[in-house]
Amino acid sequence: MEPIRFVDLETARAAPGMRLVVAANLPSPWSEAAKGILRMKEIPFVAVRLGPGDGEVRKWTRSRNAPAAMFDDEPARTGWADILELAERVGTGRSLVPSSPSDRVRMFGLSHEIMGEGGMLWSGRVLTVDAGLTSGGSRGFPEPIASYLGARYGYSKERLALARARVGEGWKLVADALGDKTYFFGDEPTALDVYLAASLNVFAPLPESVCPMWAPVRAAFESMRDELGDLPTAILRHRDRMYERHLGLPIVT
Ligand SMILES: N[C@@H](CCC(=O)N[C@@H](CS)C(=O)NCC(=O)O)C(=O)O
Repeated sequence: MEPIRFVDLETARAAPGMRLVVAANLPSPWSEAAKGILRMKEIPFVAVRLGPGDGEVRKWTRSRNAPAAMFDDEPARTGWADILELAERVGTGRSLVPSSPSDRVRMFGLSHEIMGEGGMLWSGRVLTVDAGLTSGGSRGFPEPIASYLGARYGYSKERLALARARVGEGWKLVADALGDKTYFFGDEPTALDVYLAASLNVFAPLPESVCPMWAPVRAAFESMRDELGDLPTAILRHRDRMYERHLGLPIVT
């Protein structure tokens, strides 16, 4: 698989076509899913890494976070579903959205359970923030990261019970929908397969040898493994299959 070309902001601004801003230093599921979708849709692109202090990149995308897909002079697409629709329109690879209307509705619904605001990843982040703020640093995000993410992504004590329920319900929904199938819908992967594989970067991180990440972030994810998911082996096998066949390894490629 061709490695992604990471460039600086000025090079990206000057480039035509697709440019993707992705999170630096951590295998953010939203950024990794966007990389996978652009690749599977065979869209040539360059990528820019976004760190906490990269104000100029944020001015360009007019977004506070990553990912942001910038196509020609169109407005930035920053939500997972908008990035998918853009990729479907401009890419040449086979469609990542089922053609059957009922499958399509199911795919977007399940994807929202994983990727959407209030979904499994958002809820997992709320719980990982709480663990960091209440455990004196032994679990969850280190306190400064927990405070930063908590303020940005809707942390409050009142949301903990709902967050816990959403993660638990989410695993049941995706495990039932996947069963022991190769992909969720038919013989080829859809965007939902990409989202599930990318979400495991948080819930069950790949080993450091293939997914090197900033140590405090790895420690945070690892410390939450038992609390956030006792993942069926079918889901872990599905992730391995997606990386073997369709996706580049997180962060580096
Ligand atoms: N906008 C995305 C969600 C993106 C998101 O949550 N990004 C986080 C991933 S950790 C991020 O970039 N955080 C770093 C920051 O807020 O500075 C979507 O709805 O698809």
